[in-house]
Amino acid sequence: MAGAIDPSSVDFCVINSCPQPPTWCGEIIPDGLCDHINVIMDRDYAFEFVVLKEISDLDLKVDSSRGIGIGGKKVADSSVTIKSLKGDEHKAVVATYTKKFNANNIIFKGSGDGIVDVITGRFNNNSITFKKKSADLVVFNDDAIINTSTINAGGGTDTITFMENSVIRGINEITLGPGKDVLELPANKRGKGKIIVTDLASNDTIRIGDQSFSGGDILKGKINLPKYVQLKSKR
Ligand SMILES: [Ca+2]
Repeated sequence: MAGAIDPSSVDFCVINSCPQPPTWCGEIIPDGLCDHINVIMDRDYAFEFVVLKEISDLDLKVDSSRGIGIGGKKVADSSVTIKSLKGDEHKAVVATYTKKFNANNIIFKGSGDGIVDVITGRFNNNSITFKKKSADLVVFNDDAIINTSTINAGGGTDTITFMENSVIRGINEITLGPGKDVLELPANKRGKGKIIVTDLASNDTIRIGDQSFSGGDILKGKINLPKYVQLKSKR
C-alpha cells in the first residue's frame, strides 16, 4: 500500500505558496486514506502530515534525513520509519502534535542521528527505536502526556528529556543502551506514571530538575531518586 517517499519524485511546494496541498495519493498515502491526510512540504524540505480524520494502519517510510511532522487528529496502530544517513544535509526528525498518538512505532534506520519531538497531545503505548551508534534525542514537551511507552535509544550518546511540565502516566520503559546517555526528568512530576530505566550504566547521567546525578553514584546507592524512577538492571 504505502511506499517509501523518494524526495526526487515529489513536487516541491512551499507552504503558503501551494495552489493546493499535494497529497501523493496512492504513493505515500494509501488510496483509502487519501481524504484523511494532507501532505505539505515546507521550505526546509520537511514533510508535514496534517491528519484531517482519524487514521490507523498507516505505514510511512522516508528514505532520507528530513523532518516529519504529524499533526491533527488521532493516529493509531501505525508506523513511521525514517532512514537517516550520516552527512545528510537535514536531520531526521519525527515531531508529533496529534490529539492522540496511540500504539504506533517510530523507527530510525541508517547511521545518522535521530530526533523525536513530542510537541503536544497524548502519546500512548508507542515505541521509539533508534539505531546503534547514533546520538539521538527525544523530547517530551510541556503539556505532552506520555503514557506507557517504550524507548530504545541504542548505542551512542543519547539524550531523553521529559520537560518539567510534561505529564507521565503508566509504566514507561527506557533502555539507554551503550554510550554516555543523559535522562532528564521532572523534579515535580505531573501524572501518576513511572519511569523504568532498564540498563543504567555508571557513565550515564540522570537529571532530576536542575540536579544532576551520575549513573555510578546512583548504582552505588548514594542517590535517592524520586520514587517514580525505578531501575531494572539487567546485570
Ligand atoms: Ca545510548
